[in-house]
Amino acid sequence: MTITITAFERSPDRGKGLARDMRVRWALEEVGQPYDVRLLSFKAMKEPAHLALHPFGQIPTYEQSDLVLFESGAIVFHIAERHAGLLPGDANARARAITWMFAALNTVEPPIFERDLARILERDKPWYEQRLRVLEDSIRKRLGGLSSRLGDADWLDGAFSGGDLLMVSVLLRLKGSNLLEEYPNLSAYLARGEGRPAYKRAFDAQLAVFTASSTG
Ligand code: GTB
Repeated sequence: MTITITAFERSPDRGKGLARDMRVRWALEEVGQPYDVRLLSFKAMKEPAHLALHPFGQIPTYEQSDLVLFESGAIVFHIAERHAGLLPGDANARARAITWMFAALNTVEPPIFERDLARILERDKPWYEQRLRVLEDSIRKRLGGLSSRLGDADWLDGAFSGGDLLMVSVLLRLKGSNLLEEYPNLSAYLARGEGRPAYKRAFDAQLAVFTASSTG
């Protein structure tokens, strides 16, 4: 049964891997599942056909047969449950990997995302510098905890898992920032994630959308 996901027709990041279809593409590549992509304009994302799939009119979505999913975390979790490669077989190790998936999305991603949003939307506001400091302090707290736990291990809990896939996806937004460079083991962790062949295939596929739309 063909898997179809949705993605931006023109990603504002020009295919740098930040739009959230990237984590879904990466998960599908890790487990070796082929997929189709339906590209959407910002207008089409808010039209009834897409709103029937995604209540908030966003990407990514996932369709396979009569199953429709939205929320990148839920989609990655679904892929990890249905196919070998992203969750360990041992029940406790599996529960810990799932815990890292939630930690990435619920604890680490929010301040990182808020900082990006503030940098785009609040730069000219009188409170901007103060808000940025608050957000960066809260990111540092999260990175500090993550860095201590990772130590000199390759991955968060034994073998690479869906927890690492989502954590690396979240850290990508800090790539090249001073914040991440304060934690050399996290910079190396990010590079390790980006170095995975499945990541590269997903990244190239997402970038190809931008390259094709900017030359066509
Ligand atoms: N919680 C949802 C999930 O994880 O699936 C959030 C989905 C979401 O935010 N989707 C964004 C979207 O559809 C795209 S990924 N936005 C359009 C809208 O809401 O109308 C967020 C994103 C967008 C752009 C960049 N970028 O260009 O750098 C990075 C990330």
